[in-house]
Amino acid sequence: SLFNRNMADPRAERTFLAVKPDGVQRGLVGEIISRFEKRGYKLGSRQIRLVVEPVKILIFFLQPSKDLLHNHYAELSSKPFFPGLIEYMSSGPVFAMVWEGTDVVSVGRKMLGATNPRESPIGTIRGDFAIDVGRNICHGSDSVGTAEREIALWFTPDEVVSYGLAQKKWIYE
Ligand code: IDP
Repeated sequence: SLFNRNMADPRAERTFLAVKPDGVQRGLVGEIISRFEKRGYKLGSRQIRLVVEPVKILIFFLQPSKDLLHNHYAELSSKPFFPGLIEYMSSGPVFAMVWEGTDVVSVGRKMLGATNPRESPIGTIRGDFAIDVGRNICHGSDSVGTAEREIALWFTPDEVVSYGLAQKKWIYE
């Protein structure tokens, strides 16, 4: 395993989340990270592909290649919207993340909301910040198996960090 799981909790999971190019352009990276932080989930990824001088902030940006996106969305390759989806997702940098915690795959999907933002409840990320299905600002893995596949696709093992969350005992019983 790339990650030290909490073996005491069988529901401890990892998920792959990404702020899509429209979410990045619209300044929603902080908002989306903040919601997962405040919920109590743990950010488990770093990427040092770009270092902004002079402050040397380590950021998680990458401009995904079309190959990466074809692989990531392989299951949708026969859909009529697939070419547009690849154009959209490769139109700018994506903010890619790994988040860890109990049931984070299913809870994370609920926090993102429905694929179509107009059908997504108020209070969800898409329900609060997006309108069109082809501009729905964020991605989250749809199952534990998909999450592991996507993490391995978007990150190398050394880009996924392992550390203990100091506030863990205040979040989990
Ligand atoms: P998900 O992102 O909520 O898991 P998927 O069905 O896996 O939804 O679709 C992947 C992405 O493809 C969606 O997030 C959305 O950006 C895009 N997409 C899905 N359905 C449509 C559509 O009907 N028109 C345009 N884009 C779509």
